[in-house]
Order: sequence, then C-alpha cells, then structure tokens
Amino acid sequence: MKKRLLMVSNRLPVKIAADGTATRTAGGLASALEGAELENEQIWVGWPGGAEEEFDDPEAISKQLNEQNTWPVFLSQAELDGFYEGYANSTLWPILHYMVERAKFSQEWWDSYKAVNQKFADVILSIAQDGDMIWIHDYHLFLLPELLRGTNMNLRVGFFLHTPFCSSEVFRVLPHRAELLRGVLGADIIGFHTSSYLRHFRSTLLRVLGKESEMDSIWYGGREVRLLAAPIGHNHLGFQKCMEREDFGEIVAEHREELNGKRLVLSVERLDYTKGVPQKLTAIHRFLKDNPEWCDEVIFVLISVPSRQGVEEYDQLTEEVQRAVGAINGEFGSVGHSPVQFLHRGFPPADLAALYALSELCLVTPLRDGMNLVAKEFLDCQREEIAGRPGVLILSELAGAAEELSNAIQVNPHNTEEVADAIARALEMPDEERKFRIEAMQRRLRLRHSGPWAQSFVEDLEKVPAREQRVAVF
Ligand code: GDG
Repeated sequence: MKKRLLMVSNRLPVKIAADGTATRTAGGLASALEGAELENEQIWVGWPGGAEEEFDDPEAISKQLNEQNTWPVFLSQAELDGFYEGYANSTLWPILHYMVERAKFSQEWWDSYKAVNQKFADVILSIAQDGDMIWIHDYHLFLLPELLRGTNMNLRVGFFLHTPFCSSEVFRVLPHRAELLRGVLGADIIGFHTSSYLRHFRSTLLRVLGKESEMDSIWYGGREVRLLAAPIGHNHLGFQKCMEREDFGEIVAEHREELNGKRLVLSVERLDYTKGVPQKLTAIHRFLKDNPEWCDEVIFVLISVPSRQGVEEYDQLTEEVQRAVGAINGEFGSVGHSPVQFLHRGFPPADLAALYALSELCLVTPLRDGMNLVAKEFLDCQREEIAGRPGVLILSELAGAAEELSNAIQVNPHNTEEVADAIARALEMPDEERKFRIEAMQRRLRLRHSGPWAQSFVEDLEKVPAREQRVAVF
C-alpha cells in the first residue's frame, strides 16, 4: 500500500466559511499537486486563516475539516502577531531576501515562533502513523522537522524552502541561526529552488555549525540528510484548463477591447517590497521619457494583489506605488489614455490566462524572488494567434527563475537604464528572435510543471530508508 502523505504548510489550501465548511482554494500548493498523479492518501495540516478567537467553535470546525482530510492548526491573535507577522514575516522573510535593514528582531517573536512550530508538531504527531511521509513547506516551519524526531514512529520527513536561501554572510545575522539550521536538519530531505540556494545553505552549515557536507547530502545526528535543488514548476494543467474553457474566447475578447489597440506590457505580483514595484515604475518612467513615440502605443498593466494589508510598511508601499503611477500618468498621459494601469486586486485565473496570452511583453523584475511563477505562467499561456506575435519576457536576474529561463531578456532590477532599454529592445525585437526565445523556454517548462516537481519530491521521500535501516556513523 502507498504511504500516506501529510502536506504541512503555514496556510491551509482551503477557505473556511462562517459555518465551518471548507472549500479548496485555487493556486498555491494544492494546485502544485495537480498533475502529480499521486496515489497516496493526502492529508493537509496548516493554519485555517483568521485568529482562533474569531471562531465560535474551533473544535466543531476541526471535526468537520478532519472529515475532509484537513487538520487545522488554530492560531491565537498573539501567535499571529509574534509568530506570523513578527518572526516569520518581519525577521526571516527580509533576511532570506537579503533585506537586512528591514529585518526586526525580538525575543518575544522568537519564543512565539518556537511555540507555534511546537503546536504544529503536536497536531502532526497526534495524527501521524508509522510509515507516513511528511512534506513541510517554507520558512514559517524551519524548526518543525527536528520537533518530529522525538517519536519512535518511522516517519519520512521532507522540507522545501520556497524563498531564496541567502548567503551565509546574511543568514548569520539572525540571532537564532544555529537553532534554525538544527531544526531543518531534522528532515530527511531538504529541497531548494536552485543550486545557488543549496550552495549558500551548505556554506552556512559550515560557517554556523562547523558541519562539512557533500554536494547532495550531509551526515547529521547519525543519519544522512539529502540536499537537493528542485526548481518548482507552475500549474500548467490549471492554466491549460482555463484556456480550454468554452468562454475563454469571450474573456480574451473583453480584455482585447479594453486595450483599445494598445500593446500590452503586463506585470503580476503580490504587492511586496521584494517584488520591486517602485523600481519597476522608475524604469517605466525612464522608458517613456527616452521613447516618447511609444507613449500612445503601449499600456503597462500592473496587477498587484494586495498583500499583508494593515501592516504599516505594506500600506506605505501601496501609497508609494499609487503616487508613482499618478505621476507617470500625469506626465505622459493624454486625453483618453493613461500609460500605466495599477490594478490593486486579484483576478480570476481565466482572466489572468487571457491577459498573459494577450501580452506582448511581461515585466518580471523582483529585487529577490525564490522562483517566480508568473514568469513561467506568462510563457506557458502565450499564444501567437491571440497576441498577434510571440511575446517577450523581461526577467530579473535576481529571481530563481533566471537560472532556468536563459532565453528571457535578463536585467538587474536596480539598474533603471538597463530595464528601460530592455523594454525598448523587447518592443522592437523582430518576430523571428521572439519566436526562437519563447519556444525554447516553453518546451522546457511545459514538461517541468508543478505536477512532475511534486511527484519527484514525493518519490524521493518514498525512497528514504526506514529508521532501522539507516546507518549510524557516530
Ligand atoms: C512564493 C515565493 C515562489 C498573482 N496574482 C493573481 C494570481 N497570482 C498568482 C500567480 C502565481 C502566484 O500568485 C504568485 O507566485 P510567485 O511565484 O510569483 O510569488 P509568491 O507569491 O511570492 O510565492 C516565490 C513561490 O512561492 C513558489 O515556490 O516562486 O519565489 O516568493 O501563481 O498566478 N492568481 C490569480 N489572480 C491574480 O490576480 N488567480
């Protein structure tokens, strides 16, 4: 019989209604498993959203969810402040993205992070059975792998980091760097998006713990921990389904009409400081200034999904972006045309697919990004017959995706002139070159979408030897 798979992430892939019923949400990890063809029974463990205090009867909700193989870890408002907003998002997130000056440190947040990781461990250990595979996701849960080692059960534990793993010079800034590393080394397999992140992790192990490792493994605590670079793919099947919908042609037609004959340059991102939206706007300003003949021809559409609203830093970012957009439109707009459209909301997946398909150019310029799925989704949804000509991807060299997408125009997102010139170069690029570039990338990423990525990680976990077969070398 196939081993059970427990998928563990900070956030559950479900929406909980007031009466406690859960519906699977599109996107994220749940969609990564689409096309993975896993026969394993799957159980989800994670935070259901909201503060525990807001639910009338968390126990009853828990019971309902359990029937759908979902195990919620309820978090109190204090835990959300300390663990989530605090340590995970205000300490670890900026450090992992090299933004040391944004990182804040607090002993209370750290205590809360430890307590919540323990809470996850308690829930998992209360349901785990001998032989289960446990796949833990992301920086919120660095300590969890080690916390699961305290049992006699034969568990196979995998950990995947969705953000970059920064250089040891940056990681060592964290006051609790050694505990974090020991925590994650409790896993049997640790995966990263790129070989650079893996290299940084290995040098951090050496610097901080004094532990030598091989390219793809380390002996730690009497067992072998496998290390791997496994770049995540996008949800190819999900986007394909959208584009096969009967009404897809109508959705495309509606958006085409909105464009009013202008050439579409698209950006899609959560409004997060790592995504470099103000820097992108500076480059757009520069492009329009240097190339006034394009002002009436192109439209830059920035879809910015709101992120962490209510957090001061993020609210300031929103205002900064709105101001910059207003300034550009004031300077370069004309009656009836604003060159930049800032759409501060999420769109249904089919609309996103239609916009990807209609774009002539996609501008993906994060200051740092673990992978960046938008770049892959754009390439996959591009259809010459919809856009009229093959599209071009401008991609930040500081996104993990840059290691794979070598046929994109790669730019340094901090270099305003370089990005502005890349926009002009892309718009003027002959169709033949566009076609050559995009087809090379499409072939590759349609094979390596999220399904095979998840399947291969789970297959690796299945191969982890049982406890008694592991060799103790110490
Ligand atoms: C983290 C890492 C890594 C965006 N707007 C809409 C919408 N989206 C979807 C996109 C894409 C996803 O959100 C964003 O994924 P990214 O990879 O670009 O970025 P993060 O959210 O920061 O994700 C990142 C990823 O984890 C996976 O490991 O690549 O580096 O930071 O799928 O399509 N979806 C819909 N409407 C929108 O308006 N439906």
